[in-house]
Parts: sequence; C-alpha cells; structure tokens
Amino acid sequence: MTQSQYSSIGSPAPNAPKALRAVVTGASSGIGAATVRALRAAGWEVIAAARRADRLQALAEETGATAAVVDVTDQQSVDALMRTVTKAGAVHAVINNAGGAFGADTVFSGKDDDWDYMYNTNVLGSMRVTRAFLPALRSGGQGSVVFLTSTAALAAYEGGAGYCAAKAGQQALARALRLEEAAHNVRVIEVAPGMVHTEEFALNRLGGNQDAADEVYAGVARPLSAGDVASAIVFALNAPHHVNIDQIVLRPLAQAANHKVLRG
Ligand code: 8X3
Repeated sequence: MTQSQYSSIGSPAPNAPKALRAVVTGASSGIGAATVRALRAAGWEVIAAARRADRLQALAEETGATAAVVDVTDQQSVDALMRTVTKAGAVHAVINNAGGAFGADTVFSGKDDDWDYMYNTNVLGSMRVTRAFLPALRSGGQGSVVFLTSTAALAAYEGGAGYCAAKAGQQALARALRLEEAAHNVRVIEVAPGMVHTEEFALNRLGGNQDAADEVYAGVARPLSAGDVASAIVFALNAPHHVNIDQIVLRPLAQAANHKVLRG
C-alpha cells in the first residue's frame, strides 16, 4: 500500500467542497456555541441556530457565523430555517444539539411536563430538523448528520429516567437513520458525552437552582468542557466523507460511569 492510499482522519477530505456549510442547533450556549466556534476555526461556514436571538447575534459577531432563530419544537419554524438556509447555498452537515435535561425526579415522582419537553426537544426536535434538511444533505453530495446524545443513552441511573429515555430515543433515531441514508451518501454520527461543565445544563435540569447545579460539579477535577465535545464533533466531520465515525463516547477521566464520579 502506498502512502497515498492511507486516509488522514481528522483532516479535510482532499475532494471536499471548498466551503463546507453546517447548521448547528442549540447554538446559543454550551456545546452548541462551542461547536460553532470550533467549526468556524476549522474553516466551515456555519449557521448558528437557536431560540435566543441576542446570544446568537453576539456569537455571530465573534465568529463570523450566521445567526438564525429557530424553535425545534415548532415544525413551521424549522421549515422556515431550512428555506432560508438552503436558498443561500448547499448544506453539508446538520448538528442536532438542541435539547437537554429537565428534571431529576425518580419515576415515582416523574412530571409529565418534564418528560414531554425532553422527548419533544431531544427526539422530535432532532427528527424535525433532520427531516427538513435531508433533501439538501442528499443533494449536496456528501451530507453528515450529527446527534448530540449522552452517556445517559448507554446506562440508566436513579433520577435520570426521563433524560436517559429521551437520549436513548435520540440514539435509536440516529441508528435507524444511518441505515436509511447510507444509500444517499449521508453519514450519521453520534457523539455521546458524559459530564460536561456548561453554564446551563445542570441549571436547566435542576429547575434553575444554581447551588444544586454547582454541586453536580463540586470537587470534580476536570469535567469535560464544551470545547472538548466540540473538538470531537469537528474531528468526526473533518474525516474523509467515506469514513463514518458511528459513535464517539467521551467522559471525563473522573467519571468512569455516570454514577461513579471521583471528587477531590
Ligand atoms: C449528561 C451526562 O452524566 O449527566 O449528558 O448523564 S450525565
């Protein structure tokens, strides 16, 4: 085998279009915003999509991304985003990052609203966005869809049932989609992080209680950062397009399992 027959995972494919274009949902904070920054740094054109226009505007000014307001729980809003984005050019990647955890109750104390919202954002939101952009991803010739799931999709834990179920649902969606879209040259990538210290994840999960949110990370030497996860996403997207990195699971060293966290 000659040197030229080796592919270089992590570097843009030699035959990649000059300007690769990606849509990132949930881009106003945390992993979504970090992914916008990382993709821009890697030379991608990026549409940063989320509900909060003010945050998006600041991110767009900082990075050169295009801000686009979208609510993934609303199909009309998703379709409007798709029309605006596809009118302006090809789409090579969609990163389904919008979602998160709401509530940390046991099943016995489970709240319908929390479970509905988690399913609606993580699973249905991913489906709505993916469904809307699939024609563009197919016709662009080398599409990629990324799903931000979680280690919560891999193992259930007490107080996590609603979130674990939503993330497992999103993971199942990704796995079925990979089988369906291979024939259309669209690859499907799942990135499943463990504990990531972001401004809002634990705060949302714990009903806005900052003290309780801080407790989640207390004494943990180095939880993952949003940038760590964004790097994994860019790594998978920048692999030559025939390389489908099905799943990346990343955890902080201090979290050997969701329930086993080393605290100093
Ligand atoms: C969040 C990871 O450890 O809170 O996606 O379940 S964990």
